[in-house]
Amino acid sequence: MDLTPTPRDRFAFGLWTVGWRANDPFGDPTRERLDPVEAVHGLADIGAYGVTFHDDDLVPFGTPAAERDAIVDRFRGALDETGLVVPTATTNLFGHPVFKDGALTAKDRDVRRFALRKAARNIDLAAELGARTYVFWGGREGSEAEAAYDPAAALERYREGLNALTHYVRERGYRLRFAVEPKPNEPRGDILLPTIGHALAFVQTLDHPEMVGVNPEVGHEQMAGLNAVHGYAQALWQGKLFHVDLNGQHGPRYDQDLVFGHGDLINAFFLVDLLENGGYDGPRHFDYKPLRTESIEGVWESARANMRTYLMLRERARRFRQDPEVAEARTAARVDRLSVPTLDEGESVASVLSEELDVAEAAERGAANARLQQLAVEHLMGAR
Ligand SMILES: [Mn+2]
Repeated sequence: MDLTPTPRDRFAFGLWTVGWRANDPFGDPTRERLDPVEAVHGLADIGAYGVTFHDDDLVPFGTPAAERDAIVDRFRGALDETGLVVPTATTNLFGHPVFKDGALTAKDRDVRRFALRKAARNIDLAAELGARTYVFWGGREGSEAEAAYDPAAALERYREGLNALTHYVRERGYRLRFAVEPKPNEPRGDILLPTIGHALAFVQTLDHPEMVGVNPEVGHEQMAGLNAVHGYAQALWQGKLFHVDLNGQHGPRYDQDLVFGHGDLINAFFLVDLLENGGYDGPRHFDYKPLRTESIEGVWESARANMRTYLMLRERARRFRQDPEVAEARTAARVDRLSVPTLDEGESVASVLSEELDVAEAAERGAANARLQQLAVEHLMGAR
């Protein structure tokens, strides 16, 4: 099995992934700052095709304008040299203490206006660099204190903020779509739009819902105890899977941001199968954190691990689908029968009123799901 990633695989990483200095709530950074230019070269060397960033990953918060231009020019130079693209960008609306009680949903109107300005400026840069997707993760849009929080008002302000920014993109003529990233908690005790489902429902309330989809993260759904594959599948079904964040997580606990597949491997297998065969055509974007224990060698080792694991799962999924025994088991499990509409053309509920079902017979039928699931596990483990 060839596990060498190429740009055709469209693997992308955030600057904040390999560049994470590994500070956590209990400990100081264990690694030095990684120069974004060095990160671009490193990512190109290991076979990635894209790099993504929050504004502050590239240009530290508060950098004077002249210095900013020099940083952006250097970064652009590295992109030109390596051929790496910027498919996606996003705004850091959570790191600076000014956003401690929200950004687009802060109670203070001047903070909200500052957040809009910060987002708009980086949208300009994203468009300039050719990005097609702009992500909104509202890490601080939430609360710990019910008494001091009005979720409906916060949603209204979130809606106002995203509407204003979609108008901005249209006025400027940028070819950008937005993707809202759900997360249940962390850093806030509770975050607005905690799951894919919440985000999908919210998107429908916007002025330009066609411009806004979701950017689900595997670990975030699993933090909420949910099946990530089902959530991604619903987003795809609704035409809203604009972007994906891939990583690993062990169930409901703090956000682990493990290497893709280093959490729930079976779920990762089915997620790759869904992305490869379900019509997703965006980048395979990894949002993970190299373990705090690692030196820079371990950082690059883990970056490679994300891609190797994806490629292995892609190959396993391909073999799973090609296995004649699997085809037979799928027939036995009547998987495709669910694609047959319940009513024929022109039929209504009236059409079934006079029908009869042998309930005892139907209740006795086995679903034959167990064998098919085990065949998947055997393919996943390389036993077939
Ligand atoms: Mn995460």
